[in-house]
Amino acid sequence: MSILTILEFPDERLRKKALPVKNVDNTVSKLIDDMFETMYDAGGIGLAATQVDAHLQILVMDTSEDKNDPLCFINPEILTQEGEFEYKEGCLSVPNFYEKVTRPGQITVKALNREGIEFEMQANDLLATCIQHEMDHLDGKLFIDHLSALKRQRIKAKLEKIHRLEGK
Ligand code: QAP
Ligand code: CO
Repeated sequence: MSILTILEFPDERLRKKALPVKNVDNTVSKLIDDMFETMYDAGGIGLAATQVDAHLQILVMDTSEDKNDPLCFINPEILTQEGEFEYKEGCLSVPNFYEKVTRPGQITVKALNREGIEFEMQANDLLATCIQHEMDHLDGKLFIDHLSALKRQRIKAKLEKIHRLEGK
């Protein structure tokens, strides 16, 4: 397995739209393993393939306390959404910035698992937020797109300065 490089805002590659996975083959399986390793190594609870510059509809996440409940969603679709949940979100692609975002609080989602078998699940609160945050990545969207243009611009300027200082 390998740890992959996580793209950081304002990298334009985070704006690409991911394509559906046609076959859950060995290449996809290897990418999923590497995404889990990359997410756990970075201390994240969710990661979309877009963030590691792989533009396929794949998400990995683990919102459990003990980091022992890995979930993988391939070609995810939201079937129903209800209610509201507010959470101070962060993102491995927007390091060290956290802002409140309100999203639907109960969803049902359909996807393929890593064996390529279709499943449906209901999710609430943090898990529902994580699925929606990660699905936004597959559409080229970031949680900061839910904020005001002024807040987003401030975050962009700060991250650009950090990238300059780090020579990125
Ligand atoms: C997305 O976010 C998410 O800035 C996953 O220094 C966030 O894993 C879904 C992270 C909130 C639902 C609720 C961010 C780690 C991790 C950082 C993450 C950082 C270290 C973010
Ligand atoms: Co994110």
